[in-house]
Amino acid sequence: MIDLVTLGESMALFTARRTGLLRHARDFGLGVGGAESNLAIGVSRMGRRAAWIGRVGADEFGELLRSTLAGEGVDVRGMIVDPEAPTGLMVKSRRTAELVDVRYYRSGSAGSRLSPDDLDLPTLRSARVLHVTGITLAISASAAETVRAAVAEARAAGVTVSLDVNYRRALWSPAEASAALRDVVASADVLFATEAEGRLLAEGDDPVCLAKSLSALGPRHVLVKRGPLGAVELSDGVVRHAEPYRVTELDPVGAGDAFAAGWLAETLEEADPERRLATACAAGAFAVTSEGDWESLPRRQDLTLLSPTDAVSR
Ligand code: KDG
Repeated sequence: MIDLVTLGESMALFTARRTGLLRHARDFGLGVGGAESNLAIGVSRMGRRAAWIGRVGADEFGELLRSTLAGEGVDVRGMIVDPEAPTGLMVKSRRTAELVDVRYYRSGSAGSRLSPDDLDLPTLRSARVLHVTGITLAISASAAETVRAAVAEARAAGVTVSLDVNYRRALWSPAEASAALRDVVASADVLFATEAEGRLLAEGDDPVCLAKSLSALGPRHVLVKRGPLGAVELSDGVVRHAEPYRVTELDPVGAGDAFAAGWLAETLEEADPERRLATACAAGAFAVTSEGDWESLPRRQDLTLLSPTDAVSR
């Protein structure tokens, strides 16, 4: 029985081993990345069954994706091998120790050819949560159509719909994102957004006002992620503030996916709202403490390694 279904594009990821301009990098690590597959890994590590639907090319990178996700316990029966297009690529480097740069080589990729026929409807209808992101809305018209079809199916079947805005500047403009996201937000039960992402959709000078304006668009649960300042949740009219964690950040990529995975895994466990939010924050904090888009996502026992600080008082 699958608890959570997600869909999107995952890519092979080359990470420069040396800080500085890419032209001087010389050595790269090879791995994979993709917001939705990162989330599926996070949910799986937290003890729940997650399935990922997406297309990969008939190439070694596609095989790398399959073995990585399967190795993390993610259900990949919905992975489609597309003989007509290659697996997309990402290149990650550091311009300085603090500045991470991600380049995409994904237009025309297998992942962007995702189409509504690729959806495994019986699995989707029997899951408890469908998780989608703005990235899939941005990569192609057919991928966007797939997100909309999945959301409509999930709603009709009473499956909770979760949406992470995940705005990626390299893929579209704020105006395009805001127009495309609006109706999906209206159909979502859960919305994850950073403050900047939230402001693509609604107004609000502070995180609580922003969460209220976002909630007025439809979602019952709104999570405003604030990085090192913690997070604000508005659920059923109740505002909650999450304790931040003081950690040393080695790689910020994947923190949002970890946060959403923590929150959704606790929802699947029917944890109380305080615990749900605390776990999300701890998972997001833990994810930045080592390198990799998904490698650093925590298992439950990892969360005991962190302790909340009172560095920020409220
Ligand atoms: O959230 C992390 C993802 O952004 C990363 O793993 C790759 O999906 C990705 C993207 O499009 O940026």
